[in-house]
Amino acid sequence: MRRLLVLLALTAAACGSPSDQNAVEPGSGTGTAEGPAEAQTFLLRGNDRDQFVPATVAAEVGRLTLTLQNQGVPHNVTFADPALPGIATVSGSATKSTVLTFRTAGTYVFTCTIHPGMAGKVVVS
Ligand SMILES: [Cu+2]
Repeated sequence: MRRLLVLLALTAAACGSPSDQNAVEPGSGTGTAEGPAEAQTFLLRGNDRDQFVPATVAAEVGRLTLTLQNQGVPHNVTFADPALPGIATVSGSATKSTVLTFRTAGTYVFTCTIHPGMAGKVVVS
C-alpha cells in the first residue's frame, strides 16, 4: 500500500502542473513605471532575441518618459496609436527616450517595425 501511494505521488508530480504552464518566458513579464504620475520613468530593454523586456509596462494616467536600451540588435518603439510618439531606431547599446502623455486609462500597444512579432504594451490605469 505504501508503495502504491509513492507511485501515485510521482505520477501526479510528472503531469503538467499549473506552474509549468505559467513559466515566464524571456520577453514577457511586467514592470512598473517609477515616480509621480506627471514624471514617471521606465527603462525598457530590447534584447538580441527580438523581445521587449519586460513586454508589459504598467503606468498611471499622466506623463511617462519611456527609454529604450538595446543589447546590440537595433530596435524601435512604434505605437499603434499614431498620437503617441515612438522611439526611432536605436543601434548598439545606445538609449533613446520618448515622452508619452496618457490622459485615459487603457492598453497602448507598441511594436518594433524591424522585427515582426516584437511587441509590448503600456497598460495605463
Ligand atoms: Cu526590433
